[in-house]
Amino acid sequence: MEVAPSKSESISIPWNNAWLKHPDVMKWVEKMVKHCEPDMVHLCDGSAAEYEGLANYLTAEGKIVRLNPEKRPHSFYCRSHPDDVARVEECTFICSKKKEDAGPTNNWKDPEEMQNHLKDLFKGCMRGRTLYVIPFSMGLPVSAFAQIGVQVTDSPYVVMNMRLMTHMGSQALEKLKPNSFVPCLHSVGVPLKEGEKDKMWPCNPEKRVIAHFPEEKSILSFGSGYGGNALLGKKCLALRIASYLGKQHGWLAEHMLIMGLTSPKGEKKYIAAAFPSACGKTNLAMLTPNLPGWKVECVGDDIAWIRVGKDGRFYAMNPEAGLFGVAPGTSMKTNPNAMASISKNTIFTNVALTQDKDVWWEGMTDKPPAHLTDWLGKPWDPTSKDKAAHPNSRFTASIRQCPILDPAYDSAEGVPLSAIIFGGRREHTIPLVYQSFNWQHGVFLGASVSSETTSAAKGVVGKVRHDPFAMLPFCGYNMGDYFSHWLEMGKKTTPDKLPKIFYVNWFQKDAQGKFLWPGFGDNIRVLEWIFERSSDKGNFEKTPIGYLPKTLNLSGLDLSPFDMKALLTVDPALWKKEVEELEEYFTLFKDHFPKALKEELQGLKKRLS
Ligand code: SAT
Ligand code: MN
Repeated sequence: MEVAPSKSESISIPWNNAWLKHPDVMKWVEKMVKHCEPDMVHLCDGSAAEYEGLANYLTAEGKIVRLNPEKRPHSFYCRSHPDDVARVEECTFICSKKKEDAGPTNNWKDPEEMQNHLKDLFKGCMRGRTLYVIPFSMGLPVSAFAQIGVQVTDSPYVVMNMRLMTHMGSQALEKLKPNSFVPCLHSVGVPLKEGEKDKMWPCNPEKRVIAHFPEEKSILSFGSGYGGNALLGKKCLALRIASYLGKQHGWLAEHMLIMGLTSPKGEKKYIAAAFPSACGKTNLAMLTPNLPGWKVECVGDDIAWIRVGKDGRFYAMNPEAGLFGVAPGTSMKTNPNAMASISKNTIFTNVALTQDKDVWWEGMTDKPPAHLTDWLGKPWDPTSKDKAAHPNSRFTASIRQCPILDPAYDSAEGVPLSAIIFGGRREHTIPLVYQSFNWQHGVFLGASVSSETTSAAKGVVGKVRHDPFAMLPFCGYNMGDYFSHWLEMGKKTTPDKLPKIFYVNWFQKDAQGKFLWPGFGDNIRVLEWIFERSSDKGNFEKTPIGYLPKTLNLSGLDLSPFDMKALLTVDPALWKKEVEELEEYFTLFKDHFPKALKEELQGLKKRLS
């Protein structure tokens, strides 16, 4: 392709005092500038003025739309390329020196080979564009546990999103210690010819690569501008790289929400919960309880970093600063707190646009407003089968806008966990809720998570797949070793201090395909049982798979006893199949599969027979 002549030799990077303190970062950025050959370099400070400037630039280019300030103050609307709408797992790689260290669930490439491949791809890839340098912190910059990254990108849309999703700008740079930043290089992969007009959403789907180098703590992403592919602080740093760091240094990086739960008696506990993408983490994290007296507060909706505190308890912190939530299904009925969180200062991507420049998506209201423009930019026909909003359309907003943000979000150490929940989307077999017998059995529950696939990743939707700990796409090393690491974490303290482990399934269906459990605000009934059980109180019965509730608090809920029974049933025939299936799956991990979990599997088999 004929591209603009390189200007990078003559580019002077406008270094200022904040950057001059970091010669290691400067050296790396200079190298990236030379290699990617942008027309200009912008060093981000994370200020409101900078955000405004980028918004104005993208609006003038027609790449984003400023929404009606009376309906959605200071908010923007963006449509991606139809081939760049979700994470691309088949293009995501863990480039450890040894293949075995990436394990059987990750795509692996030799680091040198990948570096060479990417070197060619990135050569001159930013011609005709501006290269932005984003210093950001995952975790409050004041926290000793924060990880500071520097993302270089040629997407101003990414810069805007990073400002909402991370602690971005001068605050991160100030805390950066020598030789400790995580270099994150990102390009949409579309260099421009001299004078060539840019596409609305430049991307390069054929050449997409999201590569992680855990041993050298670096990330390279090419060809996509969407979500976790491009906002490199999120899945790439805070999960894939961080999980590897956690394994090395004795902590955990998890795909978990964190919530505070206060009982009618005023007792407060914190709970973390892992579910695969687009299975309702944001809704659970901000739940509006349907039982009087209960209060939920949100610490995080997607990622938790967990460490053992000085008192021996497990402490979880949310490394993110924002919400990148699935729009469809979010409404005043299902999640009023999320609706409030995105009432202003929000970026919407791939939802539908109303005539008066506001946003809409399936499930927001019972009746769609007239004259919508769909996520592809076409007038939407409400009688057609096509969705107005893409199923993986998203909102990006600062978590500070969540009306029930827990005050401990600002705690540098995080919050002490009383319970950890695993869950998936399963039509049958898995009951509404059950508790593990102990930590080791709880780790087995985490390892056995499986869930129907969703549109958060490219590929078939609705197919049951194993997704251990909801970390299948996000574990930066061998998943078998990750299981062992969880077992080891349980030995770091005394059993009484460990969070209790539970498994939930909100998604069971009846024979007609209707959901048995109402979910959303009624999930508090399950949380109440978990709250009690985490102090060894509450009713329970022992079953082959774990402790199940005998009853839940169903006051005010119209649910047939027949459906309730179905929700809390352990069907031995279905479970035998489940165990067979699991046994087969676990062989994948060969000798990396921990003996303790083999014992758990055998124990379960025996209890079921
Ligand atoms: O990875 S994304 O951040 O795009 C969304 C998700 O899968 O959780
Ligand atoms: Mn997620």
